[in-house]
Order: sequence, then C-alpha cells, then structure tokens
Amino acid sequence: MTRRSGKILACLIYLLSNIGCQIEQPNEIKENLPVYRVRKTPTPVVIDGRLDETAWQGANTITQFYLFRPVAVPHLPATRARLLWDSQYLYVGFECDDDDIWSYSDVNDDPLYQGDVVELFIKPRRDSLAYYEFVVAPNGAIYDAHYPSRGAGLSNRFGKWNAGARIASALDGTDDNCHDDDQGYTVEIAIPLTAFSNLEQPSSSAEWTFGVFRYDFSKSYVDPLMLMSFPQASARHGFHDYEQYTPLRFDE
Ligand SMILES: [Ca+2]
Ligand SMILES: [Ca+2]
Ligand SMILES: [Ca+2]
Repeated sequence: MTRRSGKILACLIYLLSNIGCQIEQPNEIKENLPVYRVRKTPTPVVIDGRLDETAWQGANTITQFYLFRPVAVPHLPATRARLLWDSQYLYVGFECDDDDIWSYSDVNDDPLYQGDVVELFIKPRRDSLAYYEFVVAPNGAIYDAHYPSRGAGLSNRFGKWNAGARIASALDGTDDNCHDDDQGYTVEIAIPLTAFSNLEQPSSSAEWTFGVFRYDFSKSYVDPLMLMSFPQASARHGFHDYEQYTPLRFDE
C-alpha cells in the first residue's frame, strides 16, 4: 500500500465510522427545549367548537408558529393552540385566523391536509418509535393515525386506526367559497385517553413530546402555508420530525 492509498483508506474508515454514529435512535429529543405544561381541568370541557370554558382561559397558549413552507410570506395568519387534560380526555383547541376557509373533504381519514387543517402530532414515549397524528379540517372531519414508526408506511397503511375523538368546529365565514372574506375558525377536540395504550397514559412524570401544525390554503397566497410550532432548522421529515417536538408535562 502506498502512503497515498493508506491516507485514502484512513479517510474512508473515518467516514464510515462517523456514518455509523449517525444511525437514528428511537427519539433523540433535543435537550433544553422549552416545556409546555398541560393544565388539568377540574370540570369537563363541552365540545361545541367554542373555547369559552374557564379552563381554556387558564390553559397555556401557543401563539408562535413558524413557516415551514414556502420559504417566506409577508404575513402569517394568527394561530392559537392550547392543550388541557382530565382523567378521561386530552383536549386540544385551535383558533385560526383565515380569510379563505376550505375543507378538502367531509369524509374521515381522507387526506384532509390537502385543504385547510389543524394538526396535533404527539409522541408519548422516547424509548419507542411510535407516535400519533390527529388532523382536523374546519368542517370537523378528522384524519387520525397511530404510526408504529416513521418508516412503516404512513397514511396509506395506518389511517384506518381511529381514536374515537369527539370534535366540534365553529366557522366565522363560509367553507369553500373564495368570493367572500372569512374571519377564521375554531376547532375543539377531545381525544379519549383510552386511544393511547396502557403503557402511554398521561401522568405528572410522563415525558411526552408534541407539535401543533396547520395548513392554510388561501386565495391570498401563491402557495399554501405550512405552519409548525417549532423552528424548521433541521426538520428533515416535515411535521413528522419528532426529534424537534416540544416536551410536554401533565400538571396534576
Ligand atoms: Ca384557508
Ligand atoms: Ca383514522
Ligand atoms: Ca369563504
């Protein structure tokens, strides 16, 4: 072996050993991320599409959304998302400003994200590849799925799973009519905790992670907006990039 080929071999060994180090772990959650605390509601939330319960007023509100695609737009529509829980349900509330509301379909488990939707992705365990997706259109249709992993085949294979969630929405505007100017819509979701496995029940010590998202199609944009609750710095997998999700703590 010449000195030159020896150097090349050493370089190859170095590169291969580093590729080995990059093999994906189940959930390499980044440290020091801000934690979202889910308040426990002492009274049941009425699922009517209106977030007027006192409990919602006391819930932590996510107002900072980041543009995933396209690269830049002059103005983002306001989006507010909140989570609550009690012994039976995980509640999710969304309020979306939207000047052109469009629900793609009213059939559950259709690819609703081809129109306006709000989304919750939630990953209960760090030592498992599994996670859940909940997508709701302004008309209240839902796509939900439990993925055993990111690589097992997403909606085509796992969309048939149903959480049994209760959903209501309220529109301030008209659905699928681009000739008027809408104000927005709200969505209220109650996901039964039984939808999650017995190994994945909320508690004050559970370390779940989550992201909230939104697609907004509008007559006002060149391209539909994809919004996410965390910066897109290295979001290789789009909304499925659970390594970037926000840690979540259930308050008792
Ligand atoms: Ca819209
Ligand atoms: Ca489903
Ligand atoms: Ca409209």
